[in-house]
Amino acid sequence: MNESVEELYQMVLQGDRRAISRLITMVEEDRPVAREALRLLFRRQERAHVIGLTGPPGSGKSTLVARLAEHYREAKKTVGIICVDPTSPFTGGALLGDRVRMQELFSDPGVFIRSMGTRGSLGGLAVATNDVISILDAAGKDYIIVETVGAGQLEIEIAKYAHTCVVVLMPGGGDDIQAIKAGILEIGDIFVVNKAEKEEASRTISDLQTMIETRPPTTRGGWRAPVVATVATEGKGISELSQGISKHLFYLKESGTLEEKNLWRMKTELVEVLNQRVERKVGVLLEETQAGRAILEKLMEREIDPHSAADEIEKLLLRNGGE
Ligand SMILES: Nc1nc2c(ncn2[C@@H]2O[C@H](COP(=O)(O)OP(=O)(O)O)[C@@H](O)[C@H]2O)c(=O)[nH]1
Ligand SMILES: [Mg+2]
Repeated sequence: MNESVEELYQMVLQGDRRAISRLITMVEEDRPVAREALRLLFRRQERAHVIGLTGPPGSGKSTLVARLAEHYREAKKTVGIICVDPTSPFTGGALLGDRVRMQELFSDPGVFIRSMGTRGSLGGLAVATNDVISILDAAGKDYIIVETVGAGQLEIEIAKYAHTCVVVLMPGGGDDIQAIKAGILEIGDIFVVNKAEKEEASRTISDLQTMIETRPPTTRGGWRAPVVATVATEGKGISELSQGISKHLFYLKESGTLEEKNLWRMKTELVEVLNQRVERKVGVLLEETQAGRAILEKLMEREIDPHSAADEIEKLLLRNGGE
């Protein structure tokens, strides 16, 4: 380390890809320097439009991300891409669908691509993802696209990061729209039926439309989530998708819900950071201190129940100032 935080920060602001990459690695390794840089970066106003893409594996998310990024590049916009895969401990481009196209994007200085996998907890991944969004935003990216591998809870979590959440589905025989978790229907601001060249697509689209119309009203207010048909491999429907995404941001601004949404995003980010800290501290307390081990023993002996044990732990944490 022979550069100062200030230097690193300045380089990130200029969009220097190596500096961005280095800072993200520091964030993942949870280094104190990263904290300092993030503190500097965070004073800036958020500028980027953060777009989340989620949906079942194989539905074509990565292919769509590549196409969408190309579309934005043609409009001279810069793009950050984050692939979040909790099932993969590897980083790099390994999870990206269309390798050849992705290669082109990788070598484009207006695009920054990063894959993230869990090294620790899912909560840790959420925190790191938010930090990477802040970094790419400060680096001046106009759009930040977050692809989440459709794996359980995380596909729902994506709504917390994004201004606009795109749910990607594909046509399948008969009743599989019904099988889609209610949660994922709930979070979609825009729905994509990809692989729309397939025969069953029109059925999937109309089923989806019916389900969207009957979903309960939420914070989305007056926004009607559109269903966009795409064939990502052929680039069909990409401009419709990008129009939908812009319209949604416009809606958020016009209706005054953007601020509400940002408050909610900020709050959930804060809670995630706090959760991660508490989890660590509790871990240390239980595993490395006499008092913690004593509580565990009493719990095992059933002298106390988990709620009372938690009361004791809470007291200990507060007394020690959490240290
Ligand atoms: N037939 C067809 N295949 C597609 C389409 N879009 C993507 N694919 C293919 O579907 C597979 C999964 O795509 P990928 O983007 O990796 O999906 P992801 O797992 O959701 O990220 C790949 O082989 C793609 O080439 C499409 O519109 N039509
Ligand atoms: Mg993918």
